[in-house]
Amino acid sequence: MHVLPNLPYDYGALEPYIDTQTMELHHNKHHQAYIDNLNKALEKYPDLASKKIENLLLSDLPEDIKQAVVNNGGGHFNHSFFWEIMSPKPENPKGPFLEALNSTFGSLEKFKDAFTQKAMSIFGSGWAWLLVTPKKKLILKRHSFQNPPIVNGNKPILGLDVWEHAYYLKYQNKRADYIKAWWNVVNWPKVQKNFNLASK
Ligand code: MN3
Repeated sequence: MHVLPNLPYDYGALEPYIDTQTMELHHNKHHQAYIDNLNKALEKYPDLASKKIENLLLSDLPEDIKQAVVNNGGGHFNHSFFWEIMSPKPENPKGPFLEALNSTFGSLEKFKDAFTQKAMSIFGSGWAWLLVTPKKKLILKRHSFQNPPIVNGNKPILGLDVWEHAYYLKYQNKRADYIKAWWNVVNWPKVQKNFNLASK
């Protein structure tokens, strides 16, 4: 049984960048719905149901539940990851991670621009990701819907939900404003940890 993870902060903690109501609905309704639908899809498959979400998503899945697991298991994985890479007390990136950003993208600002462009270029619902490839390269990728980033051996470092449910209440159709505000709540120490683990 998959269960909704607690947020590492209060629903209102990311104000004014991400509003309380959006956080509450996003966590308590949207994320919960992915989990409920995932558990339902796995009812007939106890062996799969007992797997950790990462292992489940990388498993060979039966045809009859494949899409449901990608959609809802992906949704569960992506949102669990997303809550952790935000924080009301942001600090700037530093150390080997900052060096890797600099050498790959030119500077932190250029990285933010490139990531923002990637997120802006998603047509409809999806996610923008910063990933470390099996060859230990930092790359940017778009994924449609809830397709999880952990395919082809890639490891997620930073991800942004650009489904409208992530921002519509406060920002309406202005995705660019949401992304600009979101940079203020990125949990760089956590992102750095993700990078250090993935680069080993
Ligand atoms: Mn979402």
